[in-house]
Amino acid sequence: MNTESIEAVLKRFQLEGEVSGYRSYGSGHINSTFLVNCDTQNGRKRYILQCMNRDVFQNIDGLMHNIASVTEFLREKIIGAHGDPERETLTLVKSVDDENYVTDVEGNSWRVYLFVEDTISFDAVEKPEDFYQSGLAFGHFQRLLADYPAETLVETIPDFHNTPVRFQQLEEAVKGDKEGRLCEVKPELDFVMARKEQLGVAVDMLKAGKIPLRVTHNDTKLNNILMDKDTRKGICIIDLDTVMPGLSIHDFGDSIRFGANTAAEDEPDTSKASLSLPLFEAYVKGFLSGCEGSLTKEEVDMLPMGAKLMTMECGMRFLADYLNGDVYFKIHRDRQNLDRARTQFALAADMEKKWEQMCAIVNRYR
Ligand code: ADP
Ligand code: GN1
Ligand code: MG
Repeated sequence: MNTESIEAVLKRFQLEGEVSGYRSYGSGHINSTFLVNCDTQNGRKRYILQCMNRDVFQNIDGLMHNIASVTEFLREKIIGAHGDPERETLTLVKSVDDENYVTDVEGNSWRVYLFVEDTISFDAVEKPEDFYQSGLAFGHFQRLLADYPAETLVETIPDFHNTPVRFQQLEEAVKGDKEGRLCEVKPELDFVMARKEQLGVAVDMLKAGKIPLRVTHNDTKLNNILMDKDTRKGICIIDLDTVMPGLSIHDFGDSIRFGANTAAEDEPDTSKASLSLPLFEAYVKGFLSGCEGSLTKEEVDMLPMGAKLMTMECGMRFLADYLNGDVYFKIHRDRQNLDRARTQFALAADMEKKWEQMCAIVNRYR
């Protein structure tokens, strides 16, 4: 992606005013994100430009169809509730050909969103209240999409949260050992193998009709929510690439594995990784309140397991990517994916120690 190609791409969108600059933005692991500044007659206007990762997303047209329809659906609901749709959901900016995205000469696909002003997104929780607000917003997001026609959504990444399939993908990475890194990861593989039987519990419950399939976000990391910079309330849920039919406990769990870990996701010193029970509690309280009683008894029972499964699954994905040569998640240094995998397994181990307390917290807020 050179300067010339980015500038050529920007010319293909219906932006207000003249582009005065742009820079790389955010800390996502998948897409390439840029903040774009425009000078207009009324002052400054900002946009988010994203190059979608075409290795990760094989069906960009389907993906953009999902985002356009989900944001339109949310927009109507927000207007109905007298909210501000340009602040409370993402707004796609059309191309000059009136399309939702453009493809450049190299085959990369790009989209533009309005930049949601006066918000912040966190890579780590600063205060339990912020995490409570994030749980509230993700629970509310799920509520808003409860009557979205799930059958119209394209499965952007098949088996995204099918944990046993993620285990198989790890096994394939082990067999392939493309970079000769297998010798470094024995303790991590032993950890996974010892828990192999548990990995299918949520998908088995779904198959048996014991928990429902819902429209879920599937990537509920703390930095996928924009909070108001003054009130610090959750304003806008972003990163909608993986909104698909899924499990509520996975949305819950993914937030916990990222936000309630006492260490950063890629912390090299795994002794720093553990589950913060106060943060777990703050999120449980927020999420259950945002869901407004819509979760079934079985789903609530399974929240701690959702947290553990998402932590194990993400650890397996990071580990498989390390063995495959870091081809999926962006890395900024050597062994970053291995460190990410290790923090996940350290966190899962700590959850096992705190299991009864996790269950007691969930019972307190159900
Ligand atoms: P990725 O899939 O790579 O994680 P995201 O869609 O999450 O990409 O975007 C990366 C970061 O860019 C987010 O964490 C957020 O900080 C910022 N961002 C994305 N969209 C917007 C927006 N519309 N307004 C303001 N900030 C945004
Ligand atoms: C990716 O896009 P981002 O950075 O919000 C990944 C998630 C992982 C997460 C781990 C489409 O999320 O599934 O949980 O990294 N997204 C995709 O940090 O694979
Ligand atoms: Mg993101």
